[in-house]
Amino acid sequence: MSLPMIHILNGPNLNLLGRRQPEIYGHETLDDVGRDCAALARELGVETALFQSNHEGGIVEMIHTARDAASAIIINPGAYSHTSVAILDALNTFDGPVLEVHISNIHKRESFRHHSYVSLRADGVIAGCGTLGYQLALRRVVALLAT
Ligand code: DHK
Repeated sequence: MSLPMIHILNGPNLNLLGRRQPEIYGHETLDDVGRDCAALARELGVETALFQSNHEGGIVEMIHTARDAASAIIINPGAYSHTSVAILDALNTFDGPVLEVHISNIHKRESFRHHSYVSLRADGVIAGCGTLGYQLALRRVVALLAT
């Protein structure tokens, strides 16, 4: 029997994780995040696949793919969190759990980062826990899938 698949979607500039403003986003790369989540997924009895796009439409299409391919979504939409009704609309077409992750504490930063459209759909939001936030989100979606 195949294991539940969880897609971890990442928005603009997160391809530069580890090299981009490390004082805010830390030193781990997106590959490190993918590896850490895959290792935790094995322990939890699920599978993960990690994707990244610098384009709003690319993220919308990743969500459309997840509709058929994933049981849950973990998403860090980057700056599109604060602007994108299109990403919110796409997430509203997805039936499973959605966890929103921000590496930094967006509420401690500029006021334009305080609002997230994605939070209107997210079943949970993790902010300010660094890249560990992806693993916390993974534990939460696995718990939600079990209920
Ligand atoms: C990542 C970004 O790229 C920013 O645009 C968001 C988010 C915050 C993060 O903390 O992971 O404002």
